[in-house]
Amino acid sequence: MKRIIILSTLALMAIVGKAQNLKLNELEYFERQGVNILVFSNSFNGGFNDEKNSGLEIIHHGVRTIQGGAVRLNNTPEQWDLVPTMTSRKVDKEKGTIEVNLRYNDYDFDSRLVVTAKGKAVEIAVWLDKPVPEKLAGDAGFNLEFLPSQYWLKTFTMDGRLNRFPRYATSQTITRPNSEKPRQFKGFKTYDDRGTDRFVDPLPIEVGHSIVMAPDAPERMIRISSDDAELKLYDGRMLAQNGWFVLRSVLPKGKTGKVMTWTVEPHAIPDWIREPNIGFSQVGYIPNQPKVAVIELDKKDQPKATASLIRIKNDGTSETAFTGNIQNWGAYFKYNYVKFDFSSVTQPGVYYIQYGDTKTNNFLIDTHVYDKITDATTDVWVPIHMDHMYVTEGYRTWHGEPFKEGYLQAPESDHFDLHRQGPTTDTKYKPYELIPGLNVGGFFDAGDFDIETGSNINVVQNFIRAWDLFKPLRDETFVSQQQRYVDLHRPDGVPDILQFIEHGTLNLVAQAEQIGHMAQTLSNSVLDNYHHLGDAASITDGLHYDPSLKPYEVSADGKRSGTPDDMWAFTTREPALDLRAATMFAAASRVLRGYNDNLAERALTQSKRLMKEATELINQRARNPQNQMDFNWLDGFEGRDMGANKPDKKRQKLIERTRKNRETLGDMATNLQLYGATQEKQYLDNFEKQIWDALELNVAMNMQTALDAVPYMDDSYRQKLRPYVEQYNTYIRNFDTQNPYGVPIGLGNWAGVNMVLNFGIAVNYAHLYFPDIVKKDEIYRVSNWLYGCHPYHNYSFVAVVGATRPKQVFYGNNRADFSAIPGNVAPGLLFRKPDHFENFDDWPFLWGQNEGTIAGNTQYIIFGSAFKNLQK
Ligand SMILES: [Ca+2]
Ligand SMILES: [Ca+2]
Ligand SMILES: [Ca+2]
Repeated sequence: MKRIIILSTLALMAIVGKAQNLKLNELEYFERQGVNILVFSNSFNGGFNDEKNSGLEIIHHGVRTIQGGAVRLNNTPEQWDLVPTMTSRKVDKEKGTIEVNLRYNDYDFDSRLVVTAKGKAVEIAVWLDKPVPEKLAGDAGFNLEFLPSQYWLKTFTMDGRLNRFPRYATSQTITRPNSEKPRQFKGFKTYDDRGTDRFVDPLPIEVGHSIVMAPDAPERMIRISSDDAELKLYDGRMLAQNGWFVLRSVLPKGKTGKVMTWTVEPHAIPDWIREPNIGFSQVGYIPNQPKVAVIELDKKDQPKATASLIRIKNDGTSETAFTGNIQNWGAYFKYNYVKFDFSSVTQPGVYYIQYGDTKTNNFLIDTHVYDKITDATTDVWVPIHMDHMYVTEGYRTWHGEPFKEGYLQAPESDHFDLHRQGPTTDTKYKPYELIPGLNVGGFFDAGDFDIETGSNINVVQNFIRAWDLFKPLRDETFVSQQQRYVDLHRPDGVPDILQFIEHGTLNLVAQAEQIGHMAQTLSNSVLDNYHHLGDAASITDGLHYDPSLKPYEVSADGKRSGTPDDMWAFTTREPALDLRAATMFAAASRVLRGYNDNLAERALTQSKRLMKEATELINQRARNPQNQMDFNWLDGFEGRDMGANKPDKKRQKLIERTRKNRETLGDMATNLQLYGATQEKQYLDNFEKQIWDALELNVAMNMQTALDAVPYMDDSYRQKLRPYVEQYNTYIRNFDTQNPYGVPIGLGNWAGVNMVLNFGIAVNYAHLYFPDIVKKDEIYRVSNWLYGCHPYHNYSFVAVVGATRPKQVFYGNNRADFSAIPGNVAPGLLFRKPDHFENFDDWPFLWGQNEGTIAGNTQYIIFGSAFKNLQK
């Protein structure tokens, strides 16, 4: 009898489960197993406009395949097209409704989205209090965007007509007069109309009232219909390679009230449970290190009791090497986490993990697994990012020599890459005048091709640090400054790191000499070549811009053109940047001495001059209360990390003293670097006067600087530092209670790899100098995370580094080829509010998760070198 009751309860639960409707949950999104519908949990922000991360979003069986649901002004919006501001968001749990007000300030245009759960579907309604403005009639519509890589090659039907999503964009377009184009961000233009005064507008692939997408793929299947509006399906890749499939309905003219209604029903696979994600180090493990896999589980998943490690033998057969109990960690955001510790397995070999029916790919346990972790970055990624050079590898040319025409003085302007040129140039040059000598050396910023001066200073410093600490003599790159030629995998007798330091210094010294101080950036003058994908040498035409010629006209001597594509130097003076450059120049001059004496001398000259001028400027500005130095970093002390206590009187005093000391003595880290470069005692004194207060205020934030000083200090410094290192060790270990992966995890709009690398470097050095306090085992936290032990998937974040499964795609300048530049380090797990981590590996275009930067990747070289060093 009892058994029957249990069975019938189960049967009833199964029926209820199958009939499960969408519900508005505690985190304010609509949910049923397999389907999450988020309504402006993430809103558009002004920085880079459409980041493909906002509006109405659908996470479908664990993958965020749909986003961008909003009233938009274009058929297929691009990154710099206007985005609406969300002016209010109301959640009504009783009615199961989320309502958001959207506004386009540029057009004084307001609309309201009302999203209501109706069984397994949501109804999306657009409401207007005033009709669509005349200027936007026919253009404003409701859009929803679908991730191409998850929909291409799958079928769809529109009003019953059969079709298939195309792998590549080959639909049709028309052109329309520019006057009809809705304004783009700050009036920039994403396109070069070649003098036609017309823009390209895609035509729809299909039009109708009812679409079923991906009926052939249950995890992607979705049904959308509208009685009162026509659905039009577009391919956003016609305008921009990072475009998505767009379904939209144009809002009717002259109407108010509820003007449009869609019914959207994402299919849910009955009783779907997400496949476990077994996180482990794809690079492998050395025999005596801790080896703990973190397994990410659906909340509905029942953890298994055990997991096994299987050894693949040399004859091709397998055997179970170890079976161990699963330990529960608990819930972290939307999933549950368990761990599998197989540290006891130390025998070198090829292994995989078996957990229930899930098998991982294989990995090695061996003493040599970490030996090559930085090679792809130093031998391939870094030289490919050398600006003003022709870069080749075997049969392949990565890029020709870019920007042969040099750089013009930027006029007063706002900039799309978040820079500004103020009302004065702060130089002897007139706006648009050629500043000679800047097209030499330097490194491309990231997926874009500008020289960010601050990042390039970091790059040179990172290389100097790697050189000072490890003296890497590796020579795999041929560099000829005279030929402006770089060849990968061709030794030339000079350590590559020295050549990279030289290359970075060449551009930065040229800036100081030609401009008189450091530029903020050397960057594109027009947006239509900023989003360039392909050979950097073809961004500009290589000819000097001559405004007396017509656009696209070339002078008779073939040296000038009327195309305004020349890059600009943004020269507004920032003495803090000059000071950073001065510090770096001092160190560069020390390292380059004996290799390139002339450059060493020039760097030293600029170092001394900039140091003097910048210090005077900073003091002048500090005396002017309207020009206070930026002390925002102090605000970070309150309520964060170790210093989570509210500032009491004592703490308040400490903050005040820190502020004053920084004003009079200068930044402590800069002082320390200056001491390293010059050996002048005053700098070390300035450092010591500040470090203890800084540690008192925030151990976590200042430990690295404190550790950097150890080689210069005596034993009493080390003794005084001990209690802080003990506190730091508590901070390190505390991450085990904060998340299952034991590392600091960022929740910002750019995923947190830099924070993780910084943490890794600091833990390395804390162990190196205080091995009795910080144990060697702690340093594997960061390598595990980087190489595959993290949420979402278990691929290595370093391009081509990892046993059998590195990540496939990254946001580099070859992203349109769904490729990667070897050695790139992805920012990693991007957090989407309120509970979703994500790292696409079939879609490279989200920079916040997939873009490597020159400063970050050279920071990885330090982490990797330090980490390798510790294994010896
Ligand atoms: Ca940039
Ligand atoms: Ca070399
Ligand atoms: Ca040009």
